[in-house]
Amino acid sequence: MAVLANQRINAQRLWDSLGEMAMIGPGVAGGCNRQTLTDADGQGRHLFARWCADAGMSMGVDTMGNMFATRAGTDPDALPVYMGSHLDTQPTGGRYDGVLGVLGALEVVRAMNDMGVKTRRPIVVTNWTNEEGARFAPAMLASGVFAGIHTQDYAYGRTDIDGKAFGEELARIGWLGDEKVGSRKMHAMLELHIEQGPILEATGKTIGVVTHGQGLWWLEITLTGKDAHTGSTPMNMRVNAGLGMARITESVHRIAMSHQPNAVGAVGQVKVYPNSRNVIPGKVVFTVDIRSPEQGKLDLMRGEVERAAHAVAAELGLGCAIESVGHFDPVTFDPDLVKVVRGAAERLGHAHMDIISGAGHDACWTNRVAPTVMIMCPCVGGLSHNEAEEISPEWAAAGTDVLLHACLEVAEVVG
Ligand code: HGY
Ligand code: MN
Ligand code: MN
Repeated sequence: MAVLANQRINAQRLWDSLGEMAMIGPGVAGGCNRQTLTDADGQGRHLFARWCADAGMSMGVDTMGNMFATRAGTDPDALPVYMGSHLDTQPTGGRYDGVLGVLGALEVVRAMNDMGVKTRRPIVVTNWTNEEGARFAPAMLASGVFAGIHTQDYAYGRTDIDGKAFGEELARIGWLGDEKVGSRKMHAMLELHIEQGPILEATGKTIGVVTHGQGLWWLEITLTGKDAHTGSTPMNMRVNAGLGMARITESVHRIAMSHQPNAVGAVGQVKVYPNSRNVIPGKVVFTVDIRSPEQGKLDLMRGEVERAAHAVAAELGLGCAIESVGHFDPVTFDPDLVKVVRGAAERLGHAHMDIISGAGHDACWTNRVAPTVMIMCPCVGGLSHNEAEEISPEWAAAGTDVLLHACLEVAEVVG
């Protein structure tokens, strides 16, 4: 292991791969729009598969489209070490959210090949389908099916804003695999990801050792009022679903602010019907996203949001239906793997700190079925889910070097 201590990944090769992948499903402002199960996602998958083949790995794909590229170990019966994240992006996503975790893991294998390193355990580089949940809610859908959180039937039936179903779209892009989802067993799962928040950059740290992940509720609220003319309908005769949504959105913000310092809340997706300039909305469907690392606070906020929504609806004479379309409790990652990551960061001389993930990740679900940990690198201004998302090549390399050395330790170098 001492000989390997000075080994590093090929930072330029990683950066070039990130740049090449970003060209598939480009956004309009320098980022990416490679939403899950679109043709662009299919193209990105083919590029990733080609790179994995070039690195001598064998590819397996399961019935949720999760991709697993294996680098053989000396002991084929040993449970593998998995590393990965997601290649799908938000509609106005960045180049690095998820992608760094997949291509960083690929770079780790490429570097191991260059070093001629053998490990006892096989190593599997993974691309999880539909981590974002932007097109098909909930987020982390395919890793959730893998971990037994959701049934495959539930996932296949999820529809996008145009009514297209997940299962049909997966088949359409040609990435419906034959492996039974969830049949694979993991020794460990390591996920490298950009922080998507401002803490690491603001404190001058290069590596986040992720000890926990905050929990989340996605509550889809449907308010029903009455379409009417915006000009000729007297104010006291209106049953305005749009007004209800506005008041509930304000309540979500107020509730999150009342639970500071570690609570967040917002409404990000809104569908207004009929969405005509001179028609009072008779129906709105919107999703509330609330999160906290504290279980009690998270559940308290859910209750407060639901009560506030029903109170606003009653006041305005609106129908109100609330459905949970996404949920996971706060996560504690594997303490032994946390120590491995922290030790790798220390040996590599990177300034590091323990951190709680603000965003959800596939690691939150794999943590249910195998020891799991995350590694984070900073992103500029903490900005993500925005085409202007940016990281430095140095940050990308530092995070991937920590992933390399954590993987070498967990996969057990042989000879
Ligand atoms: O929503 C999340 O936290 C993740 O980006 N899917
Ligand atoms: Mn992500
Ligand atoms: Mn994301």
